[in-house]
Amino acid sequence: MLLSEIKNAELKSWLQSWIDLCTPDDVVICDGSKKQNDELCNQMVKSGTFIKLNKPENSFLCRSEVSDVARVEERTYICSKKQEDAGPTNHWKDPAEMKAEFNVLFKGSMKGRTMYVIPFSMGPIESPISKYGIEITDSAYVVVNMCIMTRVGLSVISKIDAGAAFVKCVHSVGAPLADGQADVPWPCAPMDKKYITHFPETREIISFGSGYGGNALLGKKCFALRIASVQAREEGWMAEHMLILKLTNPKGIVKYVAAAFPSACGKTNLAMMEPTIPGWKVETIGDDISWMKFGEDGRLYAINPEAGFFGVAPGTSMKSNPNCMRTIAKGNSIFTNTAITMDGGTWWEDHDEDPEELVDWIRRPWKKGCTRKAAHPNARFTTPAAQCPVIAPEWEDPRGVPISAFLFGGRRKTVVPLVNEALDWKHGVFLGATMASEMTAAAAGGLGQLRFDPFAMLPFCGYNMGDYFKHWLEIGEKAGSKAPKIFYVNWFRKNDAGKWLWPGYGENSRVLKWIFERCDGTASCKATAIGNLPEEKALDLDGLKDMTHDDLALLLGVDKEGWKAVIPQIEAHFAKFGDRFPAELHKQLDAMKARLG
Ligand code: OXD
Ligand code: MN
Repeated sequence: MLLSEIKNAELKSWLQSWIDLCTPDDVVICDGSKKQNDELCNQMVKSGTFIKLNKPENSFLCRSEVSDVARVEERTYICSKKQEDAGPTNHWKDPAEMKAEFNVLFKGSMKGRTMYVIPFSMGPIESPISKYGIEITDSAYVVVNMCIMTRVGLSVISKIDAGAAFVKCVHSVGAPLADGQADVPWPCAPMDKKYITHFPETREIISFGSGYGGNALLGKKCFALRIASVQAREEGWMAEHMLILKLTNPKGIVKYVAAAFPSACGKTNLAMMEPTIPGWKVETIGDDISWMKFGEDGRLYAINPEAGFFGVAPGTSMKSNPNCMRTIAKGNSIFTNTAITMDGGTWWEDHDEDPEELVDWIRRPWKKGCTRKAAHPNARFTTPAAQCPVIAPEWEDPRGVPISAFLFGGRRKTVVPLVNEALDWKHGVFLGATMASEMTAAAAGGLGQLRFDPFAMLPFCGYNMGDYFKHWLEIGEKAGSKAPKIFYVNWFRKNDAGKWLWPGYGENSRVLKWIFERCDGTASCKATAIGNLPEEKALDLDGLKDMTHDDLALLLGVDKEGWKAVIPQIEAHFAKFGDRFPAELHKQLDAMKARLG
């Protein structure tokens, strides 16, 4: 397709203004075809950006520049007109000042490069829950990743030509090439020039200087969470950092569950889990993001806006996530910052294979027993969701799937029980707003201090989180008796000797079973000061070895003193939101204090 064939005047003039500013050597409109994708992959193999792997098939390894390896939250900004609309948890810049700075940074930034125009849909193109975007980028790596992670195609341009709204996404690696200058495998700009910016009022994303993951694949965190959370609030729906799974009981009855855990807390593992309890089945709808709208029956229906998995490779194995390993084994994947084996395969820490020798992610020889990590800890695979052996057949249903339960969780070695059902929606919002993980000794703040990550949205909410909590309360009002039940889970509890109390992985199906049966009203619980906990007999522990009575008492008990000790931290966390914070959540905290006595 040629630029001149685009009919939508707004799209045309927006594209032209960026072409004029960035002065690329060439402009290519991406059509999402296999032919174009193969050409780009071959071109990157030739230029040294990609290595074609011998296995899995049709897969490539890419190694980034050593300083460009993760999302950069300290360079991520919400550029709302008013600073208070970004709120205390976001970095803010004035939109006019930011754009003025971009006029300098982007001037000629694509010289010597091709500008790719990627039309993409977040969600199935015909779904009423989906939204469209156009990403401009000068990175072929971004194009081929976007083709896995989103639905790329010219039909999106037809929709926009017919009047559909779109989010404007601009990305440059910020490394123009002078005449005759040779390129490097991973061009990017220095840290102080990197910017990941969001303009919620005008639905724009502008990202400069990084080629990695969420900084550059703008459909994911930037659009599907930061911009979409703003759209969702204005339009009365929800954009959440949640996996979506389908749970089927032995009688064939199905329920859908959406779960919010902070980054790197096992969302992908839970979404693809193999249950250990007989007759139960888990299938995947999504592993990272959920968009939910009210259906005509008043229930919340969810879609996965993405089309692929961009997962953390280290730690992924046949033990932790066999279905993910099987997905990757089908090929058609991109591995970023993993190690390469001597026979042209890929490897990372905890991988099932046990090679003697490798080349690590920074191209150094590596031998078994070497103390250095062979893969970067944030090494990633990008792989098509459709290849997952347990993808639910309805994962692309444009109507979405009706959600019965929300799960929240974090990593808590102490205090927080294995599973806790909220007393009602408002109490559930309190649980979401107080989601936290323990900081490690290495982090500023130190051991025992909590890092609050409300709803796992701390780095992803595109507006003032005080208003976000209010939005959750309003959704509950609207949903009434049709609202999903809310639960808080914690797979990470330890005893005083530092031993994990819960085996995790497929055994988490025992907790999912209790949740399923609570939604049906068939499982029993005990009401406590912190919520409804399973009675020992209500949790299916059949066949679970090594679970002592004492361990179970810790997992399913209320540590009153522990809860009392975290109250000052919750108060300080709530105080950050000032007068934007809903009074209802102060009431919830007071009620919990009173119940704890
Ligand atoms: C992710 C994240 O990459 O949450 O999904 O950081
Ligand atoms: Mn995530």
